Amino acid sequence: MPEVVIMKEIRGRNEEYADANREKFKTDRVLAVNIMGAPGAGKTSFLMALCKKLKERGIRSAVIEGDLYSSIDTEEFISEGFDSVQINTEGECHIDANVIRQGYDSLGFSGGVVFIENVGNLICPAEFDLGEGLKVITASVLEGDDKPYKYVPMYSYVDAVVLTKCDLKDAVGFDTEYFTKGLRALNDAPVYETSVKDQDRAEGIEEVADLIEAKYRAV
Ligand SMILES: Nc1nc2c(ncn2[C@@H]2O[C@H](COP(=O)(O)OP(=O)(O)OP(=O)(O)O)[C@@H](O)[C@H]2O)c(=O)[nH]1
Ligand SMILES: [Mg+2]
Repeated sequence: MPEVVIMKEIRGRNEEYADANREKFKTDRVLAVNIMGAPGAGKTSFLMALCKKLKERGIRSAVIEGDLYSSIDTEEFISEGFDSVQINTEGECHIDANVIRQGYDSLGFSGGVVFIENVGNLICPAEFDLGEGLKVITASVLEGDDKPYKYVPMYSYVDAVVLTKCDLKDAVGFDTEYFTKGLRALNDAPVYETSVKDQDRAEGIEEVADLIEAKYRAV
């Protein structure tokens, strides 16, 4: 069984904890990347492909998994040889900076990229600074092209947008232009189109890896 940290103290002092995390990540030469998105958006599948790509480039990664109760995603990363720790929020809809620190310390990691798979939710995670260096939303084309118009705080908050399940774009009539127009009203974050239907032939991951590598080298 993977290590599981239960989130208890969630209110107050989040900013203090986030600032302390930022300092710690800097000292450890770690780029922390907060991956947010709706339930089932494809966060884990995308992250797996990205971690494998970074490994090919000689960059180490580890994953802090946030979930309400289960440790399914953590077990998947561990089975693929990546360090991973589970945070169970016990029903809470986001992760906070304090519990990220507990999870991070238990990894014993330095010199690489730590991904945080946030709880599947398009609202609450945008209210909690974790001390991360990069905020990413995975937006599945199945959710519809109008989401930046509706989930304004989240789409304003992120540094990069990863469109997932693009192999299903035509099937669901996803209009990229309309989506991007909504996003541009809020944010100039780059948009990456990806598909990891076949993990061995993942599409669009190279470009995201370029972004992560550049950010990591600058830490
Ligand atoms: N067609 C297609 N299916 C995908 C793709 N990426 C993920 N999926 C499928 O979408 C479902 C959800 O994927 P996950 O990676 O578990 O999504 P998640 O956001 O991590 O889900 P939670 O952690 O439960 O919120 C799974 O059945 C995946 O196989 C993709 O690029 N194309
Ligand atoms: Mg997942």
